[in-house]
Amino acid sequence: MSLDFYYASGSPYAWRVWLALMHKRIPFAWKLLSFDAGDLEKPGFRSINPRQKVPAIDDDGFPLYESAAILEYLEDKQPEPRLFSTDIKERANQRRLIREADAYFAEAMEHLLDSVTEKKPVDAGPMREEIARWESALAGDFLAGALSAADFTLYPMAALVERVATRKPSRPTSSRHDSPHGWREWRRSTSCRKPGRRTGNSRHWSDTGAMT
Ligand SMILES: N[C@@H](CCC(=O)N[C@@H](CS)C(=O)NCC(=O)O)C(=O)O
Repeated sequence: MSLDFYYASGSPYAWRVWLALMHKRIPFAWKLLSFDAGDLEKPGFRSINPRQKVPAIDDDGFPLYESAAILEYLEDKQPEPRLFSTDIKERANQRRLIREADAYFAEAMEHLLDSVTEKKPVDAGPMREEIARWESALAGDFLAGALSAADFTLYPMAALVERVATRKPSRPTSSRHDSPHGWREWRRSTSCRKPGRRTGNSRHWSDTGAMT
């Protein structure tokens, strides 16, 4: 019985799956793909994910792609430790946050990354607005209840934006440093609970949130 985890360095969606696998302590085999080498277009991987994107898993012959769906599968496969709350309202909020992150935060992030990659002028406005929205919704240490799939969804995206921001002059970062449960505090809380820190297994993603 083995679970293969297909990923490429720098993918926040793959990072989400990695965090979930480590949280649940599910043994897996790393399958590193290279965008530059065209690994995602090769027939072997296309049979795992016809959309040719990472992440994907192959759980003992069962291939699955789309990071959000993978996290739900992992939760069903091995319920403890939990990725989603047992309380239905809290779980509904966690699912809502995941959809919001995938729809809105990701859109602003990808727009920002495209501008940087294509060396176009960066309009940091949508990203700033999105960060402000998440900041104002933060009321505790984590996004909704205990550390959950919602934190594992937003954290890699936020870390990627922060990384771009520290390299670029027009920084779409948080303006709120004073709140006890502000954006930076949440980043720190989630980062401290990142399994890579505990296990030292920080392959391709460093503990500081920077990706190699
Ligand atoms: N909705 C997908 C997004 C996956 C995705 O966009 N992956 C990117 C890397 S961050 C990718 O593989 N891109 C390859 C390509 O588009 O050619 C998920 O959540 O798994």
